[in-house]
Amino acid sequence: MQPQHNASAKHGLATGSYQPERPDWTIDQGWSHYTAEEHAVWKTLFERQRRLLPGRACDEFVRGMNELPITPDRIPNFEQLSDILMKRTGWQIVAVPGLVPDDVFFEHLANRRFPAGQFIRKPDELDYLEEPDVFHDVFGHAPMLANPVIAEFIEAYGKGGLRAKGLGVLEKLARVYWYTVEFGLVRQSEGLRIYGAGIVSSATETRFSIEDASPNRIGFELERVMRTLYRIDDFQETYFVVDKLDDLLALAQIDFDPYYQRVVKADDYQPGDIVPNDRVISRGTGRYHAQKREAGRAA
Ligand code: HBI
Ligand code: FE
Repeated sequence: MQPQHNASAKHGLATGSYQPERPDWTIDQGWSHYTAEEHAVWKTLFERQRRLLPGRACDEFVRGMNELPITPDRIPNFEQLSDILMKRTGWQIVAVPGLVPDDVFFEHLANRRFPAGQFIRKPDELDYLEEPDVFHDVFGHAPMLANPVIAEFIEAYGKGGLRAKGLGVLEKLARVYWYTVEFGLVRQSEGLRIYGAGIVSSATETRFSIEDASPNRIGFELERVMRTLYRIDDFQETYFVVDKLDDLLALAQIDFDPYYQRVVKADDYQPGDIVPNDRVISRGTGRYHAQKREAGRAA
């Protein structure tokens, strides 16, 4: 499972009565206050992913990881990380307590600041958490932020997010982020590879997304994705595949308005649907989610 990114999270700071100290919701990372146990959780997660990612994560992810001060032994220090990222792509990592309100989130992204959860999950919740923590945000997102294409794309998402919210079409845009930045796959010379942070920070979904026969894998198409509901509490039923990361650059530049206009009038697709004109790379058996639904009925 993966951290969900929906501001309606049960413990969502963004929705509760929590009053941020600063208007932009940032906090000090307080790096020296992490305990040995917290660093150990990071190490467990890091090493698990390090074994799984060769042959599954895309080349750009591996390159970003190698270029950044992200190591197994300790939770990264955001200032050190930002110094290097800033030189590569102009991005910084800033600490936040958890999910932040949409407009705060977008304002950071539009200015190339990535808000990262300051906390780390507990040893008994290695595979599931409700809000993005430092492992998801830093291990999952930072390496891709070292890539100029993703750097550009996420900034554009921040700018587009503010606008989409005003137009009342934020959920459509959020699906694009979800199926790319969080759960995207890319075709590379030796096969499908992961670039989505939600996958690359999850041991179980890393395998599921690439190897399992259950999910659909479909060529990315903007309007199709804008219409597609997604799951926040379990593996995806469908992964969308870009032919190359550079394809996202065009997406960062085009005007979404004509798409919004069409999509608001169209029906949504269910997460597992395959629809006419889909470029199907692999048609999933749907077995994983069917079994879950079955178990749900029996219970
Ligand atoms: N806050 N810290 C944090 N991280 C997110 O990924 C995030 C958020 N607030 C809102 C949000 N994501 C999404 O709901 C938007 O992308 C729509
Ligand atoms: Fe994320």
